[in-house]
Amino acid sequence: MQAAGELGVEGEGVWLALGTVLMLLGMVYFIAQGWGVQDPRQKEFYIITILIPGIAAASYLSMFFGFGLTEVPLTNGRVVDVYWARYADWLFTTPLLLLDIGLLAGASNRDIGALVGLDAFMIVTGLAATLMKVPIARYAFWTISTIAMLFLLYFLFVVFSEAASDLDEDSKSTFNVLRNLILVTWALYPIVWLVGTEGVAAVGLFTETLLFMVLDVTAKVGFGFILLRSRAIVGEESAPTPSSEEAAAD
Ligand code: RET
Repeated sequence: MQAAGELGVEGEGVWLALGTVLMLLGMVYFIAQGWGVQDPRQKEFYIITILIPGIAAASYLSMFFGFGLTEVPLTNGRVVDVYWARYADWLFTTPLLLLDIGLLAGASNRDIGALVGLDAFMIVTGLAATLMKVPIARYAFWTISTIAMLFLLYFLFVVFSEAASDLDEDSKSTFNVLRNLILVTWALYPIVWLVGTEGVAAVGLFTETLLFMVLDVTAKVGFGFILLRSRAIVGEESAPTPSSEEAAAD
């Protein structure tokens, strides 16, 4: 992918097709699971969690068809093939993921808003890093974006965990699993960017597309699967479990 060839999806198309199918399957599974749910709080989780792979499926399909692919000619002569459609996907889906986990934790609107703002900043500066022509500017924006991510993950770990400490045992354990899933998967994105074609190009577009696809499917479908199957969501309408002292108060 070093040379400025004709602009088109090549071998990596297989991962974009697989990504589209997995996101669609995730979305259909979540819709089937949420069919007929009446409880307004449960409905809210289902709607958010269905939207996440839905948006991603649209983004993956557009990338598969070569829409959202552009070439960035760098000042050092290298031409980088960039799938900018991912950033459009992430700009909408990462706040929705934070909203999901924020609502589960019972975090305040102010705290959720702060995290979403930081998240949007991270994605937009990441897009800037991706589109810059001067290599040093690319790494400068990558650093800014990564610092924003570290603040975001720290805030999630401290503030949301604090809010979640008041929850019942089921919700608390689901929160912990999802929080750890976010910590691990999200932290890998800047690394994939750096080793991939946008960064030092240690791996080609084929491998990079595979890695982002695996991360996206895990962070979206894996996340939704754990959230919507948990007793924290499913169990709450049926018998309130007297598993914690607070539950006895109901
Ligand atoms: C970029 C590049 C610049 C540095 C950083 C990045 C972080 C991206 C992240 C994306 C998360 C996406 C998810 C998608 C869907 O589930 C933009 C790659 C820090 C954290 C979770």
